[in-house]
Amino acid sequence: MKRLFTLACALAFLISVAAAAQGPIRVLVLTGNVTQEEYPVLSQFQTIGSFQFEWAQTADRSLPGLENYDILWIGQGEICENAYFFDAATETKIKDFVANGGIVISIGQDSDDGRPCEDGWLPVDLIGVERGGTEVFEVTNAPEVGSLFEKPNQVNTAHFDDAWTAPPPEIILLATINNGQDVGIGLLPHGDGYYIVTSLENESASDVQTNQLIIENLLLYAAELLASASTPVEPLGKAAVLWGAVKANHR
Ligand SMILES: [Ca+2]
Ligand SMILES: [Ca+2]
Ligand SMILES: [Ca+2]
Repeated sequence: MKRLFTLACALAFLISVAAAAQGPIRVLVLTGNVTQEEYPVLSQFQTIGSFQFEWAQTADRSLPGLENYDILWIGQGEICENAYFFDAATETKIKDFVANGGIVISIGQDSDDGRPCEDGWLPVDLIGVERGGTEVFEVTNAPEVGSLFEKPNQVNTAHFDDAWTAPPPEIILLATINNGQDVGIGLLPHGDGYYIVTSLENESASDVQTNQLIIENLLLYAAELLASASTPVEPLGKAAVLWGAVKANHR
């Protein structure tokens, strides 16, 4: 146990060194078409743990310059709000961004009865579904959960609404909602990067306020994924499991 702790500390140190060496994590936020509430809160997070964040926003769904960023945050309703907004070029651009090592974090998208939000921006099938709001979620036992709900904040509640459902096995469920029916937060490895698909709703200022803790945790989680991807874990042997599990198991 003590040895494992030492190894974990060494690994955490390596990750922080990697973080410092990499410079700030550049995040592009696709927002502004449906709600104006997310960016002011997101862009306040300049430092989380040992990571610095550099923020930019666009309302242009063709995502100009996406390749210059580490994380793409797809804001509330930017994929679907009474309609589907991505064209084939944007879909390809997003999939390529992740395959090349980027991380996409998607916030809630509108589905309605008879009009599920579409999934062409993902490399797998996923179904959007109309749901009512809920603040209750259940954390799964997947090792990839890591400290997502504990670091830097203990997160016991978050606001979800329209959801993603019927996830394929490629999506690692980190939290479920609606009695296990739907994806609360899921992790999808793709190429060298990851999608973090959520059913969180950030429509109103009070939604974003409610979700502020999980938003900060998602950013730290994504930063650690980026850092672990660029940290050599082999010399640490079994400790690699702590942060390398996702990579090792899902290549
Ligand atoms: Ca609608
Ligand atoms: Ca809806
Ligand atoms: Ca709804």
